Amino acid sequence: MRKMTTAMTAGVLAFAPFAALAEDSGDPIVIPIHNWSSQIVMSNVVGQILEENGNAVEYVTTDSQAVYESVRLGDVTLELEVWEGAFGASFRAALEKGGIVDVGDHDAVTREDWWYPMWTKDACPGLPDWEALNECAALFATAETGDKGRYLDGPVDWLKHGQERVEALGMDFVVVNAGSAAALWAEIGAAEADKRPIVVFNWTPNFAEAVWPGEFVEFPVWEDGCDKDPAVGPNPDALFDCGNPANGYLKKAAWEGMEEKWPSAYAVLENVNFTNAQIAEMAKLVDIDEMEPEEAATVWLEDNKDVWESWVN
Ligand code: TMO
Repeated sequence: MRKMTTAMTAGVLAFAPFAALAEDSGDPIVIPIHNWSSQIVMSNVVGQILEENGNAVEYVTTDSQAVYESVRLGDVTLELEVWEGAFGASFRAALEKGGIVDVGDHDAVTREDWWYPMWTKDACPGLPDWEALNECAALFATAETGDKGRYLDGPVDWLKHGQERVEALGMDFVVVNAGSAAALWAEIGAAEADKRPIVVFNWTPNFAEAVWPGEFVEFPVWEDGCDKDPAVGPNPDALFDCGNPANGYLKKAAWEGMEEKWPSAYAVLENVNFTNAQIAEMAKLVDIDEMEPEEAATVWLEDNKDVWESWVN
C-alpha cells in the first residue's frame, strides 16, 4: 500500500500548501539475509515493520562481506547488523567508495572473538589471558591438529582472520573454519557432556550466553589500525595481532538513494534501535525454540509492540 500525497486543489489556494507527505516508491525494499540467526530474525522483524508502514519488501540471501558493495550499488537497500569486528573493514571500504550511508548505531554493544565455555577454565586456570591459553594449547589438540590446539573459527565469510592472528602472535593453534553457525553450537554441545576444553568463535549479543556461561579470551587490546598497519599491536611486523573490539558497535547502513526513493521507510530505519537483550532473544527464538525466522519475527513483534510501534510514523 502506498502513502497518499496531499492533492492541491484550486479551492485551498488561500492556504499555504501542506508539506507534501512522504511518498515511497512501490518498488520492493531489498533486505539482505546472512548466516546467523539474530540477523535473519531482525531482518524479518524490520521487513514486517516496513510492510506495516506500507512498503513492499523482498529478502535476498547474500554474502555478509560482499553485501556492502551491493548496498553501495543499490542492489540491496539496507543492512541491519553491521558488526564492527566482522564487517567494520568492508563497511569502511564501501563508505570510502561512496553510495552507502551510516544510518546510526543500535544501543547494542557487540563483541566477537575467541571464546570458551566456563568448564574450560578448570583445565586452564590462567584464562582468559591469551598467553595462558597458548600455554595450554596441548589441551585443545585433536587428531586433526596434531600436537597443536584446535580453534574452531566462524564460517569463512565472517573474515575473522584467526589464522593471521595465530601467526602474528606465534600461537600453537590450528584454525579450522566452521561450515555454519550451527556447527559452532554443535561443537559446544558435544564438549559439554564430558566437559572437554574447547575454544571456539562466539559473539555477544547471542542466545549462547544464556545457555553456556563462558568468557572471551583476552588478546592484546584492539587498537584502530590493527588490521591495516603492522606497527599497531605488539608484533611490529604483522597485522591482526590484536583482539577484536571489546565494545564494538552495531550499525545500520543503507543505500544512499534510499532516503529519496523511500523517505518514509528511511525514517523508520533511522528509528530502528535494538538492545543486546532484544537481539539475544531474536536469536533464541530460532536457535533454542526452533522457530522459522519469519515466525520468530512475528512472535517478537507481537511481544514487543511497545518497542517498535513508535518507530512507524
Ligand atoms: C557476525 N557475527 C555476529 C556472526 O559475528
